[in-house]
Amino acid sequence: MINLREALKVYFIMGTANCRKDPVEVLKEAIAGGITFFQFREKGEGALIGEEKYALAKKLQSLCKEHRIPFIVNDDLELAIALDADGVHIGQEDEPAETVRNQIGDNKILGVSVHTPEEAEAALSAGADYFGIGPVYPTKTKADAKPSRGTALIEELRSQGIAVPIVGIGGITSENAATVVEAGADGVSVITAISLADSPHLAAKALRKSVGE
Ligand code: 3NM
Repeated sequence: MINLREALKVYFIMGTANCRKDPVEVLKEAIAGGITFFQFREKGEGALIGEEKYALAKKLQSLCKEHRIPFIVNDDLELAIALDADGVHIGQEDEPAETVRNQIGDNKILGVSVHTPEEAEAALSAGADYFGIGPVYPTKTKADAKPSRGTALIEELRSQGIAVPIVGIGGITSENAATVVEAGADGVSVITAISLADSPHLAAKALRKSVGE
């Protein structure tokens, strides 16, 4: 079993809609730069569906496997099971965490996006392995993102003694990543800071450095 806390340091999330070039190329570069975790999130305008979605997921998964990077699927439980992915990430609007946990079993990673202490508590009892907390900073990447709240919830959960691995999300770059970790997160998850960077390789490397690697 992997050390989740360590693995979550630089968590790259991406799908076709987040890339200007071939997502396979973007992931290759991000891996070369040192990402530690990956989530396939095929959402938004022009998102692939059906066989095309499956084929891209398979390619990205095999890249991750080659480099021993956990491969997580956003929301799509069926796809995660078909691919035997390392885990699933869900938001509050998706299937309930308990249902997902029951379907993927205890050996897979379950990540849940939480925005309040109540959601955090519910996710924990449903068997979440880690939380995504955001948006820490304003983001344009998720159309229905809530207002940004900085690191307040991360600090609150830590002050309550909640030790579950946490990643911050939303508007995070190599310039502000250290603040998120200092607030108590184990790592940062980013989309555009890597996917739209001129060099995803250098962007990943800078993030890795800023979270203390
Ligand atoms: N979830 P970027 S914010 C996918 O607050 C996602 O739960 C969020 O993209 C949340 O790194 C977000 O480009 C978008 O800001 C993150």
